[in-house]
Amino acid sequence: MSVTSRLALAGTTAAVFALSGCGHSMHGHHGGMHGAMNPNAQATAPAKVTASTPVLTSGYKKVEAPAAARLYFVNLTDGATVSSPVKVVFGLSGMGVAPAGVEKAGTGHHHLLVNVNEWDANAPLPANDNFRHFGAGQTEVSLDLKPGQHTLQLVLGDQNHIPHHPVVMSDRITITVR
Ligand SMILES: [Cu+2]
Repeated sequence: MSVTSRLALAGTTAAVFALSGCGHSMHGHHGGMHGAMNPNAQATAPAKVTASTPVLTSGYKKVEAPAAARLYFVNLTDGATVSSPVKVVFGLSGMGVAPAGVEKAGTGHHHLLVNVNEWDANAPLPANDNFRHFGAGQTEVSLDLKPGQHTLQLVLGDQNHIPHHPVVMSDRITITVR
């Protein structure tokens, strides 16, 4: 056996010991807390969002949303622990889903904000890894996320990816990917 592989083996053994040791102490301190939610977790702070104006500085009149419209996560709650890929199902009531580019009253398309702390409700939503558009009218996604904590928030956008007035958005939630 080479020195390298012996070292690698020793490293593996140490890691296993560390894990099992950790597991035992976890049982001692947190017995019975193996559910999806940690009851001691703090609710996720809302993202910082600019107050919606009915008309943008460019003169663009925002699409109006009914006051009763509601956007929510169907299958995830704040504090949930999940495995990647993470299935995220978008829930919308009081409005309908239409693809981007389609102008139809009372509709919009979904945007999923991943790890976004601050965004502008009076501009088109950016398109990148943190601001994901579902312009084909999709109502769910399977997300590849690294282990650790991530925040998620849904925002409805009009045919031009601009949030409605008033803004139709979900609560921001934190999930832990194991
Ligand atoms: Cu969009």
